[in-house]
Amino acid sequence: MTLVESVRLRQVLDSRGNATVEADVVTQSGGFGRAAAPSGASTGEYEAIELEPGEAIAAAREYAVPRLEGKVYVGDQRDVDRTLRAADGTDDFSEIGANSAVAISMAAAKAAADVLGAPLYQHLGGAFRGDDFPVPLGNVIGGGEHAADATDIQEFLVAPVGAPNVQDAVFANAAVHHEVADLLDERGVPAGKGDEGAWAPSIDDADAFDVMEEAVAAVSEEFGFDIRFGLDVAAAELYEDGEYHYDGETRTPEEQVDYVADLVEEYDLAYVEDPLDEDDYEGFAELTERVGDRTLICGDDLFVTNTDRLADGIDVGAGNSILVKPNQIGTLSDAFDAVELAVRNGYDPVISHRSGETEDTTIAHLAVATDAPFIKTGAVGGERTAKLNELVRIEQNASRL
Ligand code: 2PG
Ligand code: MG
Repeated sequence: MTLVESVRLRQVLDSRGNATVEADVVTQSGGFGRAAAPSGASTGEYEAIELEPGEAIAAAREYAVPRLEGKVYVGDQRDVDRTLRAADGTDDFSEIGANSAVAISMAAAKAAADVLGAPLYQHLGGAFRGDDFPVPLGNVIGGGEHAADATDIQEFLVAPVGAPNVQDAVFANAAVHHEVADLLDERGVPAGKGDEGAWAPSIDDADAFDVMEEAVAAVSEEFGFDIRFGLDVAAAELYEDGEYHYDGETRTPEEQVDYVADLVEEYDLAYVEDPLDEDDYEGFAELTERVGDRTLICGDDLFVTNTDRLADGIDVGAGNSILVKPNQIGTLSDAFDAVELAVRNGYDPVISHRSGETEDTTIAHLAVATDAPFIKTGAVGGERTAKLNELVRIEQNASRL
């Protein structure tokens, strides 16, 4: 495997029209990899630090690039990522920015795959992957921090759990997205789209549950397999002064646990992300105790792809699933460590996009390489379909269809 020859960094647009960091890594043998950092809107308090892109690039050029060029083998991803950490010197990448770090980390992995002439998922671990492909969770109705004047719950997600393959699952999610539009139209509700392409109607959460139930049932019937749905409550965004603030009502932490447990029962939810505040390990544990046998209770802002926070959660039984976002922690190696710790402890990893995205498809490969049971990457919109279509291609490539 060859040494890093050069690392180039630039600002490109993300899906919200904001600047983000893109990295090109070229190896001495001519291998090439390019990757861009995504960006969150409902970011967890404990995430690695995203710097203003210009600052992140300047700092990475000064501290990280000289340690990589001509010195590190691209095939040794751990060494690439250790070098990024050493160059930064903090726990949260506040010196070079998690946006620079993750772009370089992912670009290096792609350069290494290019040198090998292998698809990224194979380089990252595909040789030992199982037969199952990740089920895509598709955001079709949303509000919270992703759209103004829409639902309190941030994301209503289609979960096509019975789909026989990725391609059918991806098309089923898009069909539910269409069906939701029709149902809103029938109700005379106009709807634009939020940051992830989900419909962002000005309806309350109860109406959104009705629409989801109906849309999922119709598409399940049409496609002939089981489709359920789930939520990203993003509850940290609703939590203030000890209570959860919904449009027109508040819930205490105990009431929030009851509320979510009831929703799981009533709608047979397949997945619930961040049902409680990002510091409420006990609330997560109680909810998991109550409904964790029939649904995934996933920690996003709770765990922030951080093995220390996940270990704390495992100790008390908080959740049974972790959302994995490489930019929350800063490198691919750290993201892999989170997946490994999760799987060893019976937690399902869900590989995830951010609300601000680019055409980058790394997470599709990461989900396949780690054998993750789920990937959350939207349902429609170019930056979302980039990942979904890549999954379809990987499935065909890996299955020789
Ligand atoms: C989330 C994500 C992605 P953001 O909360 O899970 O859907 O949103 O990137 O804004 O944190
Ligand atoms: Mg979330």
